[in-house]
Amino acid sequence: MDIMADHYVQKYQEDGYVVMDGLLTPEECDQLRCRMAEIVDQMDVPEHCRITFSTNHDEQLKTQGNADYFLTSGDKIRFFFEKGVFDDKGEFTVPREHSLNKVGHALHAWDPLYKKITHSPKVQGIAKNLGLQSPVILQSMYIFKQPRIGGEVAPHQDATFLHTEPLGRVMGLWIALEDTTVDNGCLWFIPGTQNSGISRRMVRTPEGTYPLTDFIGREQAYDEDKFIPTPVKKGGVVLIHGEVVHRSMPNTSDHSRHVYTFHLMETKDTHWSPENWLQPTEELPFPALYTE
Ligand SMILES: O=C(O)CCC(=O)C(=O)O
Repeated sequence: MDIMADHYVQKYQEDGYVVMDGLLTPEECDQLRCRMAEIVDQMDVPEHCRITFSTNHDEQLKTQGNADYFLTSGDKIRFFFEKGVFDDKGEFTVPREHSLNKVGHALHAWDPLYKKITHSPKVQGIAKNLGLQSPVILQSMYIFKQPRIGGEVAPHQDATFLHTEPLGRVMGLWIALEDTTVDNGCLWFIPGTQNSGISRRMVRTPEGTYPLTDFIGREQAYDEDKFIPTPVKKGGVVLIHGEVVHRSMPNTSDHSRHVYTFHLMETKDTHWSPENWLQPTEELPFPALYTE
């Protein structure tokens, strides 16, 4: 199934991202949202795992327990929370369905509905149009961007966290499950930055050392004026090149901004860094996209 006309391929290659409407129907979006509501309803998160998700490294990996919960989440469905949603006894201060920042990182493997959408003919068609020969799915996330409290995601390149040699082998698909707008925290991009390499890499530190991860290099200071807001209609998808600089702002509206996102990697002639936080495991080797 083909939703990707040639001009989208060209735009993706030029800018490092492209928006395409209508990857999912409104009904498919609602089904994914309902399924997530069930997952959240059943979530049972031990107190020591009630961690805040932040793109600020020091904050995110504040304790060894937090760092471990994150670093071992690649082959599981785990829960990451917004700031200030627990009291000092670890009890929720907001309704639990409004507490989450994201769920990750293996919805694509363990939940049948997410798996079906991830491997759908439309998604496979996009990868084929971009010439991917043997793509695998690295990770998946459901991002909530809660009304009023959904925080910013700082400017970054995905290859900082998902590093390959050569670069240019990773792409994110970011699917809007409801309309994303400037007010509710849509993505912003600096077009063309996918061609300038990466400024920092997150690496695992040697076994037995703490902290468990560190950065090589620093995020650059980007010119605020160069970021372009990128609203997307419900069911639309943004393709995100692994090196393009992007961010999202806090949700200042009364509406949520739910998205389902996952990352693909072309495996042909690609070396996946063993220093990446995310590693294939015995339970979950990175699954091939062109199956199911
Ligand atoms: O959904 C967001 O707010 C940010 C997502 C993002 O930047 C990413 O997945 O790389």
